[in-house]
Amino acid sequence: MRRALALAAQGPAYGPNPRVGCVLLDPAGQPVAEGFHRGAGTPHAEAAALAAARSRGVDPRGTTAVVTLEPCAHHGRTGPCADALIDAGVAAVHVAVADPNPVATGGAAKLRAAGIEVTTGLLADEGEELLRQWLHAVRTGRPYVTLKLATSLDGRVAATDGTSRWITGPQARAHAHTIRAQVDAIGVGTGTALTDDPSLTARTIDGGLFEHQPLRVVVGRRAVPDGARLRGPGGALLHLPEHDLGAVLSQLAEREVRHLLVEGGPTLATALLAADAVDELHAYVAPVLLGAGATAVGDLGVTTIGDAARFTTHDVTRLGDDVLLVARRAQHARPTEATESVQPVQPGRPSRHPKEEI
Ligand code: AOF
Ligand code: ZN
Repeated sequence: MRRALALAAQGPAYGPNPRVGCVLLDPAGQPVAEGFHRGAGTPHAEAAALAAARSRGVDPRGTTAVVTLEPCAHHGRTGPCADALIDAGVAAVHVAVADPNPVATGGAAKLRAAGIEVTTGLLADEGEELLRQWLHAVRTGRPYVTLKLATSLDGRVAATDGTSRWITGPQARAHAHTIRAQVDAIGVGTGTALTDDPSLTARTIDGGLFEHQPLRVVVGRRAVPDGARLRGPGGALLHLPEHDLGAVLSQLAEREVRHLLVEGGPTLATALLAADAVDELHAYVAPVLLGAGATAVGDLGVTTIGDAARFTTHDVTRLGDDVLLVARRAQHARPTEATESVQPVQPGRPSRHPKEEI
């Protein structure tokens, strides 16, 4: 399963489909073929592993398939993997994570009904970690929201005269671009779109464009000017003249956006935090003190420490002179296989301002 997870991680982090890996073992437990999913419309990991076996002259009959996600049972962009495994005569299937996708689920039951031994939950935590954005989106019907903040040590994003270039250094900025290249969409509010005229493209260190460019989303009622950089080369532009964050997130989910990176400004960041809609924080913090000037986050309605918006540190990385803190909101209970459902998981912390306006 560790090998299957490593294979899965070779697939694209963005896109509507999950990253999945599959290893086929012979009856002696030796790997004979492997495969992973390369993105929507391409073969699923199981189909790729079966094809790899056959192309090497290996008959998959009697092998054990080790797959990071429960094999699908549906005819989607490709055929059902459960049927492909049954037809190939695979003897056993070991799965890390059950598939919560209502369209595709049911593969484990189908395999068992065909007399194949199926176990699930093998290295489930690692499987959940790899698929966290996709699983969150499929389980809740909302994209996984990562909020990026780039601030001084005292949480500011600009000096009082409005100057803001550059609080964080080149390594932090380059890192932020690699994250842009891994998400489905980047969001900003109209304030940032009008003030900063950002391009919101994912750029390499030499300024070129990464092959994958996320959808560029502008939230708010003011128009994006004709000459804006947002209309230049890069991902498609989607303007949502909308103040209801729930509606914004569901419209993005309908477009199969699984992972949304929000880059500002303070108004949108504050609204998302106040609505408890931020799943992960990427805080790039520079050892710079401004003492005055705009802060990254405004009033969250918190008047007492017990109500603070608290996150759990996942990772800390030094980037030149700056530090990147990756923190996540408290994990919600994970549905068990038996109770797996597509009902939205209720947030653990009740939203303070459910109808928060931007
Ligand atoms: C993948 N790759 O390796 C596996 C998937 O639209 P389709 O037909 O490609 O089906 C996508 C669904 O199939 C996906 O949401 C997931 O539930 C299931 N399994 N998908 O893209 C894979 N094993
Ligand atoms: Zn499949």
